[in-house]
Amino acid sequence: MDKCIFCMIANGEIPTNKVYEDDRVIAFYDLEPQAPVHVLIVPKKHYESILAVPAEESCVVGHMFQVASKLAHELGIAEKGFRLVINTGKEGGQSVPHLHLHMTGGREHGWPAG
Ligand code: DGP
Repeated sequence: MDKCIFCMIANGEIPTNKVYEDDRVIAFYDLEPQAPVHVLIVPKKHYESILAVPAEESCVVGHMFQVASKLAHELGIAEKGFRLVINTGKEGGQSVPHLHLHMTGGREHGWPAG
């Protein structure tokens, strides 16, 4: 998709602070971190949100969570705990219309989320 910021990051048009990449996903530090560790796990294929992922492609979502788990260990937040969030749509607080999984850690998280 043209002009999608996360597509541009995924295909290398825009440099980013990458922590992981494979053929299906890229993970990089959030530009506006909400916690000491704040990583975005992003599918390379453009899906506007979780709602746009067809059932036959849903394994990519599981892969995003698997990558988050691996990174939680590598980034040192697995033991104390962390949060995984997929904001979806306007009321869900989604600002970038390309599916992404937030992983935040390194501080206490309240509940309910804001
Ligand atoms: P959301 O509000 O759930 O759509 O989250 C989008 C996040 O993406 C937000 O926390 C800020 C981050 N973000 C937006 N543009 C960029 C960018 O160009 N680079 C990086 N690293 N993060 C970005």
